[in-house]
Amino acid sequence: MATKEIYQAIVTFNKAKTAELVQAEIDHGTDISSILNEGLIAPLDEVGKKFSAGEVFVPEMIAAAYAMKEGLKLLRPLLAKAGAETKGTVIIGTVKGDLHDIGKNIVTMMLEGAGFKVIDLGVDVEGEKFVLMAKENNADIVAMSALLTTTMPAMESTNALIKEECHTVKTMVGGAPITDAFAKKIGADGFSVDAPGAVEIVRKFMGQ
Ligand code: B1M
Repeated sequence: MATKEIYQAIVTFNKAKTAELVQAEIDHGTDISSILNEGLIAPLDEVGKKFSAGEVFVPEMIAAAYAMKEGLKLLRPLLAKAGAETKGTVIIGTVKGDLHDIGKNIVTMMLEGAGFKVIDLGVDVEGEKFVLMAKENNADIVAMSALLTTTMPAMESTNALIKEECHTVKTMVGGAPITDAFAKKIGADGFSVDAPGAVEIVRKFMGQ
């Protein structure tokens, strides 16, 4: 019920209210994944649909994302609290040309929460940077996110570069326009539609 109020706070771009309501739900003991999925992720889907329909514009998308991030900040320590033991190293980033980072940040938090060491390269990441960081950190997995259909080719070329340069590294991909068929087509080792699925794939890659 109260996650609906968080939803409302985000679609009305109210950062302070979002933080207040998320904290109240945490204090109340509400399941963290309900707060995340129903309270924080669902409203951004609505804003995205309105953007597609020409009912809202980029400033509104930014304002909704900022409100959502206020809530996410409060959930971060709870999602990451189990992360003391390192079970493998993951390099993660949003591919070249793409500035969307909210989904990638959730994947990062959940992987950290599952005990993996995660090195987050941020957004608009060149293929060469993924390769360099994977080599420098002796990474087990490189995880790439893309939210734009126009940046899917960058994901494909980055995956090819990693496969060429880092023979033992597994790759995985995700983000709204990415499908299992696309992942297979570009030769990525794994794909997930969401953050919990990404954790399952990383666990599988690490034999856990
Ligand atoms: Co952008 N944007 N945006 N945007 N934006 C979308 C993606 C869009 C679908 C909106 C729409 O038209 N309906 C559309 C893309 C259309 C397309 O490509 N076909 C779009 C567009 C067009 C644009 C611009 C081009 C707009 C413009 O300037 N004209 C521009 C591009 C900028 C750029 O990147 N170069 C742009 C800009 C922005 C903002 C900066 C305003 C802002 C981003 C803020 C930020 O990220 N810091 C923004 C936002 C907020 C959105 C929407 C509304 C929300 C995205 C989001 O954060 N969703 C989005 C519409 C939508 O998706 N509903 C839209 C919530 C997030 C939790 O979900 O990222 O999908 P998501 O992550 C999920 C899964 O996908 C998965 O797990 C996550 C959680 O479960 N996942 C992975 C993600 N990465 C993964 C990696 C994995 C595994 C799973 O393994 C490695």
